[in-house]
Amino acid sequence: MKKILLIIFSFLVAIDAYADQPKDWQLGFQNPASDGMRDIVNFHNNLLLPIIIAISVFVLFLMLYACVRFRASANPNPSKRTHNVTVEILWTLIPCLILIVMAVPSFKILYKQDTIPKADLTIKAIGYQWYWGYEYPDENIIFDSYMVEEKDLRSDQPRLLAVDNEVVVPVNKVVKVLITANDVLHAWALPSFGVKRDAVPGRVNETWFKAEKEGTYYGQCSELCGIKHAFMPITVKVVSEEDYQEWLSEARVKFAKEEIENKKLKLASK
Ligand SMILES: [Cu+2]
Repeated sequence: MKKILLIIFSFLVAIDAYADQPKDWQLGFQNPASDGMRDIVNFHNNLLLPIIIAISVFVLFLMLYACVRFRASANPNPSKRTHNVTVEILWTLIPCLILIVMAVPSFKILYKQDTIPKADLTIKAIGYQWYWGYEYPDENIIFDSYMVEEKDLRSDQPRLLAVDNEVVVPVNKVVKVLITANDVLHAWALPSFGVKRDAVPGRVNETWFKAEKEGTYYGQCSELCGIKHAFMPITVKVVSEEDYQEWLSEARVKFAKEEIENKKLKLASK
């Protein structure tokens, strides 16, 4: 028994550590890993869902009641009434009030997401047909990020979501993301961080997130961009500050931007 419990427990812990990616038979959102996503999930679960369920139940009740109460056998002489001012005012006002009740917290969340706090680091995501390119402008790092083909997947990599070069960011730091595209519209989306922004050629959009848990997070291009739209996933690895510094020192060499520019300069001067 203990063993079974242990297996179940370790399974649950493992899932938690792998936060986050879509799961089979999943209902609802992925686990939030940022304040912004927690707001969205709370708004949806604690306000929108109860209102939606209450409306559905109420309408269903009205329909059943009308079917039974006013059926032909029980109500042989139907009323000829066509207007009822009180009812008409009520069924206009109540939906308005419901919309206002939903709009206020909704706008609060939108504005909170819109104001970018002072960023600890900035990354730039560039959408290409069909992969993502990334830059760390302050570190002179540039690299491309391609999906790992199914035949090359490691056992810990999810199909259609894992990439060869992940974006690495430190935990509990404000990450500003500049988003643009090189050819057509794409969208950079990471459900666990509550982040989704269009990548538009010739224009830079920005967003931000602050990841609260270490782990690997998966997202996908969310703007229909062509034949391989489904095959340009986004992987962000959230690591401790030390691990991030270590990755940076390797990446500065491996993905150095200046090298490329220098080569070009040399070619140009020849
Ligand atoms: Cu795309």
